[in-house]
Amino acid sequence: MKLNLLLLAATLMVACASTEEPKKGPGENPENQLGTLREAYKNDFYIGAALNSRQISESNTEQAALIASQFNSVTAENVMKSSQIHPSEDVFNFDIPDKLAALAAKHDMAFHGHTLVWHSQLSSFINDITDSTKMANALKAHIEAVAGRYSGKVYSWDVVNEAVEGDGSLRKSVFLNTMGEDYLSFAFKTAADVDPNAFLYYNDYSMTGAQKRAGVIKMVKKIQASGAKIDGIGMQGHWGLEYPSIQEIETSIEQYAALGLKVAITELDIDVLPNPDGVSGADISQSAELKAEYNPYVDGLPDDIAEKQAKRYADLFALFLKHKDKIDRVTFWGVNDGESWKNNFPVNGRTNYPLLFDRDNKKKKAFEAIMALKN
Ligand code: 9MR
Repeated sequence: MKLNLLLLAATLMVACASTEEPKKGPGENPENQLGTLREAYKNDFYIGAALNSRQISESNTEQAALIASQFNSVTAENVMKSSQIHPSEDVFNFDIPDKLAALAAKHDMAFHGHTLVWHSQLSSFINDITDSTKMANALKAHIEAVAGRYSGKVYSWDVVNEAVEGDGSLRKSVFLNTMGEDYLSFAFKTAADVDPNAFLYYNDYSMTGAQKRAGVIKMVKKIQASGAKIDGIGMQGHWGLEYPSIQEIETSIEQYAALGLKVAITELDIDVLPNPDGVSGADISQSAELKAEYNPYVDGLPDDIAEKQAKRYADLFALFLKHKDKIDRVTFWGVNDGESWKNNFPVNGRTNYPLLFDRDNKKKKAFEAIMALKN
């Protein structure tokens, strides 16, 4: 009897709830009155975000709902880097990456893998290799294990990350030092063998500088000439309010696309803080001392700077839309300002505001400006 009453009460509650609150599509939810990025840009390019471990675990339900509604591509900010996913020869940490694969599938998102071959955050057992054959075997084993596990789940991979210096020369990484430049085509060929359907990217920062661009183009042509499959160029967008110019970005998109490749704007964030000693890009070996003059907005982002940032984002997205035939994906390097790596680079412990959502996950003027381009 008691049970019947409980069931009746439960049924009535569900019925009331459903009459009071008709099912809403994402666009009708008051929280989404402006619409969502993934919906607004669905015919243009993927809109992605890099997620940290907490976000991958969906522990903050409100933020998890925001991520699911706004983005249709995800990247692991850190957990798929060599030193984290494969810290020693026989040890793999697949738990959180597996969760990300499941999250991407659940929310119908393109899962982008970051990254297979990178000199930084590299496991020490690979970093210590001094012999060419051993390095080739280690790279092959790593790519087979990691790309193999996510084959069919990953949409695209950053196969090689940050292999070119600002002057266009190849970075003297442990890979170059052991295998010579063949390591590049070897990595792409191995990735294509392991996951023939994945879209394969070269990804780097400061990709708009003329010398670096020329070096990247030369390197890609050699990879192509070797017969290896390379599908795209990722231009990390660790940019500022004033740099690089729209013209430099446009020329770069055009020149990379002229290689017959798609372009992705990866790792997008717009730094609003003063730039110590002209640091740009994302070379994490650079750092500067924390001084008050470098950290002017500890109490909040002033309106005029928020507007400047919104205009900058609007200018960038207008350019991306102009070149949408060449652009596959635009990925933000994080979700909200509070969790961005830019609070600690190139100066540790600052209060930066580089993304579209504030420290409470609320939409900023920059979000509105990007959405306004589609309304
Ligand atoms: O955002 C990432 C930060 O949390 C890490 O501490 C750092 C070192 O692994 O890497 C950051 O992400 C980098 C990305 O993987 C490659 N391009 C530059 C990014 C910013 O440093």
